Amino acid sequence: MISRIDLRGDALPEGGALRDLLPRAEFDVEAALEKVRPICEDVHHRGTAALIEYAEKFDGVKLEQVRVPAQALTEALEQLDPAVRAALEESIRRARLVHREQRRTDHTTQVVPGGTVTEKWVPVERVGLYVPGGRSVYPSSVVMNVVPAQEAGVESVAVSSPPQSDFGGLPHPTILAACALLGVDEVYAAGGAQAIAMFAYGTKGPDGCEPVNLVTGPGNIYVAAAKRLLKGRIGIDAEAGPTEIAILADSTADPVHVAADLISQAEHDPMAAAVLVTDSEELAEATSAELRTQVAASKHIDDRIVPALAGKQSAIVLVRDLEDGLKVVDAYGAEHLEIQTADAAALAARVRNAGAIFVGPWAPVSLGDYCAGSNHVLPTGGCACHSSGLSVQSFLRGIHIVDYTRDALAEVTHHVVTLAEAEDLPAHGAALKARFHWKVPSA
Ligand code: HSO
Ligand code: ZN
Repeated sequence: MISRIDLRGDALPEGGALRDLLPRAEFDVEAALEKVRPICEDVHHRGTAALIEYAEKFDGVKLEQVRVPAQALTEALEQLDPAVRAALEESIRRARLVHREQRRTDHTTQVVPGGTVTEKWVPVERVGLYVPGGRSVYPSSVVMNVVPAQEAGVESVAVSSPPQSDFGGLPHPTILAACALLGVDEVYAAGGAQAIAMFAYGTKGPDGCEPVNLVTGPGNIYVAAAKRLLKGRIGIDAEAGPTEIAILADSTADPVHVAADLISQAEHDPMAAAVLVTDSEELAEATSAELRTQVAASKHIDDRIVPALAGKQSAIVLVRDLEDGLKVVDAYGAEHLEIQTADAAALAARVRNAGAIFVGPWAPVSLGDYCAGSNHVLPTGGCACHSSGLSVQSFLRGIHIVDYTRDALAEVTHHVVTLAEAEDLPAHGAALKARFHWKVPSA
């Protein structure tokens, strides 16, 4: 069911050549851009009326209003299964512990006597969080987006999630309950690209949405395309692609755990990627056998797990040794990387590219998805080589505050003038000279 890539022959190629040998899902956001452009423009010009039309067209729901009434949030929380509520509360508690520590303190550097630069960390004023509906109704993603925003000090958080025909046109009740639990009371029943446009442009009217500064949250290819289209007007976290798990394992790993963990992420999406990198032929064999047994006993077999595991984005990669294994997982840059080897912590410390690393047999990705305290919004598609997952930092901007005295400015003026002249920008130098009654040179 899962293909094999054997890299045990010649020496491993480096960089891009190695990356080309590794499996990866195609997620062509560019192709979706032209589909979402008219939708976004329509929402820009017609606001709520356009959102109501798209709800009917895409979600099969006739909406009277897009804003979710406060009472629906309260009721959703009241009706939430107590066990789910307790689990969400624990997830929130742990996430808060970790994210609170990510807060940054302002720092002032004295560059010269009388000359300082302070880096001041200021939260984004207003954030829109998109929460998918349909196949992936994840209240855990509400937690993972809202907690860092709140810990960063964001004052205004709005959530949007597609209206569901099964729930009278409201977003899914567990999403509403998670919002209520987190104290988010501004929720909209809008999905897809149109929700991102609503956040970016705002909508008017009694149940209108004020424009936001930053949009975060996962979504399908159309959501990713709308984020790409509107980036600049709004900030975005990332264009989330299909979920990925890579496992670097040796002969000490338990194939039952390895197979279960691969399936756990394959369960998300037919395009999800599950990659095992191992130096052990025995583990590769045993994992393949385990996959057959465990997949047969799983829930989402034909629509997600089998296509994900059998797709070209998933594979068992055989390497000569763990040193090569390390090179492979670094080249891959997985969203989630598990290390299941004899000395997992030491190996984990040497990984350069991964969204999050799960060390040893007792830290499966599913723990991180819900209750490790870590964030589960992580870079996909190899973006882990340049980006991090969602954190408090994602919601802050560092503003430099420059404060110089007359003497400190005078002391450096000749350098500024020299550099300005070297760049043929004499007015830059003149701005300093003017302060000291220097003669402005004629052009
Ligand atoms: N593994 C997903 C997040 C998730 N898992 C939500 C369960 N619910 C992407 O990191
Ligand atoms: Zn997951």
